Amino acid sequence: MPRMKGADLIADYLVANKMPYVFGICGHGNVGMLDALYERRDRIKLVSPRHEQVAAHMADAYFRVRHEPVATLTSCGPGSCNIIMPLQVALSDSSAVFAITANVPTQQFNRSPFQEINKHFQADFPNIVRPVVKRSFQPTRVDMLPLALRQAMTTMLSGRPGPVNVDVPFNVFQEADDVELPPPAPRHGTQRSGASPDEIAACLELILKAQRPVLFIGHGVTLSEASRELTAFARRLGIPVISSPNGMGCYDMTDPLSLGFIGRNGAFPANQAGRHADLVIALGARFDDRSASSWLPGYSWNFPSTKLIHVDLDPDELGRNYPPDIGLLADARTVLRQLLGELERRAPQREGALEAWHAEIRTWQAEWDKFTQPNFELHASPIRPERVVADCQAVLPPDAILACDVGVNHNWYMQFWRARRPQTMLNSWGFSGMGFGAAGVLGAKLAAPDRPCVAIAGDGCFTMVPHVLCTAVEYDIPVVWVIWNNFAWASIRDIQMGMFGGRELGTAFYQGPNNKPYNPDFAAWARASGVDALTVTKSEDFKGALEHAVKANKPFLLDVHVDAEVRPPATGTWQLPPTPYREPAFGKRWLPGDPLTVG
Ligand SMILES: Cc1ncc(C[n+]2csc(CCOP(=O)(O)OP(=O)(O)O)c2C)c(N)n1
Ligand SMILES: [Mg+2]
Repeated sequence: MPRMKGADLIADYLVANKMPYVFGICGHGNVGMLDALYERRDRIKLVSPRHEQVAAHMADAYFRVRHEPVATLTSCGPGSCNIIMPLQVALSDSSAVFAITANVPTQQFNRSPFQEINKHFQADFPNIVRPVVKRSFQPTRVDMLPLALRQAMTTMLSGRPGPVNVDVPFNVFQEADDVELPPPAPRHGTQRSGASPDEIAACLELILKAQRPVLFIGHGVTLSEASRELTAFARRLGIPVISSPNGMGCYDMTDPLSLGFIGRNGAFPANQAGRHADLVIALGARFDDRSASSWLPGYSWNFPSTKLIHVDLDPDELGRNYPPDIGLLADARTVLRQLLGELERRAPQREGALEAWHAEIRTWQAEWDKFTQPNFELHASPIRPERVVADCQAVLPPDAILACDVGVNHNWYMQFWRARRPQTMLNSWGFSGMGFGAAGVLGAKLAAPDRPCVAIAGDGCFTMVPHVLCTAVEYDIPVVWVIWNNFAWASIRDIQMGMFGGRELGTAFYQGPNNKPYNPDFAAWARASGVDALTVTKSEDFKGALEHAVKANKPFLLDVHVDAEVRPPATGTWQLPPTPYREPAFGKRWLPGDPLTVG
């Protein structure tokens, strides 16, 4: 067995698992690891942003684009505490991050050395990180590293992907032992579970009997890379598709069978189809509150009177919110392939089978288009939100990647963006961590260097991580930031407006005694950092500015002034108990037995 330093073993294992990057920030705790990375700098590159939060968002976004993980590296104490939020972002959205954290030397455990977290237990970072990772490992000797590394890598990628932590005391990087490099972990997507033939037959019975079926696709479809099978299945049977945010693009959203997103800020046809459906086939989707109108019947869904087939590989998600009629603990792509195989065998005649359902859906789509489309044509200053979405759609090619941040700007993209390819629309959906888009776009671009990568970030989100500008310049990462500048934490301000009668406090940015709206001059800020930038206040100018920024092929910021007073129309609802929920602005709750309603 070769005698190796712990840090060398870790670095070799990252290389053996084909990780081209480590996103990390130095500290005295991890200098041993940095030295091992120096040794291998021709095979694995350290990218060092200015905040640990950014490092973890970058790794998360990198995985979402490529389905190949990379590592983060942070030091002991505060540096590693800075990655808690982005790790939960990754955990909530099933994204893999291999988070290596440093700790104090084992020789000094419990003596309260510099930066030890030890109020209740020695070197206690694993207790801090525990709720936000699939598993945390703390090998305290070099000979414990091979097992910990292999288990961590395997856990991260097996089943539902998620972040893991390997917490390494300072001396374990530096000390040497006789150790063997463990075998690399199976790559993402190589181990898949399926359903039994009986289960597939039972599903197909339900599906072929249904008069008003819909597919509801989530991140599980993206993660299982099932776009081709999903498209074939939906088209073969003519089943309309509702997309959850992280499922967007698996089914081309410009296709007539695509109904868009569902929930409060969903598209009207999706909510209509969801609440009128007699069968929902949910694939890798989890019916969270925002895509289920807070589970209030009749707004987005009507379970249990609607039948439910629920496919997920995480048993915790099967039936968490709605008990399924058929629950399949299985991989989405495998199940779709099985269903397609069974369909081929049975070759059912489907000509016109769902014609009445399609006709209803077309009416809803027409109503929705009539209501929304005129606003996409309007020019204004500040700019109407619809125009920003429409011009992004017009300028960006189908393979461009959008890294969305959090806020009302995101709601607009949820409602109107039409993703055409899988893994092109990155959202912090489950945890909504501000900074995900502005920072994640850097990781996305490293994952897809030949494709345009654009962050849509609110003024509030961007000011949480403005130092991303430095990282783009330092590492020459040509991304575009579109700052959706409405001079407010507008999504939260809108809640204050709606719930507390306009008593606005702490939700908008002001300066001076007359409460003049305030924000930094984002374009000047960018230029000061070495990033090209433009300020756009008129809608006529946005499209050209975006074209220019994308073509420039260097880091570029567009400060786009958007009207905060135009709000996305609610087509479902969202409730924060005990506050009463609001009726949709467009469309109505519908319960089984109610007469059919339109518009
Ligand atoms: C780290 C973090 N802090 C606070 C919040 C709560 N929050 C959600 S949206 C939002 C405001 C976002 O403001 P901005 O980026 O300007 O987007 P807008 O809603 O104005 O479009 C806040 C504070 C959060 N989700 N994440
Ligand atoms: Mg804002």
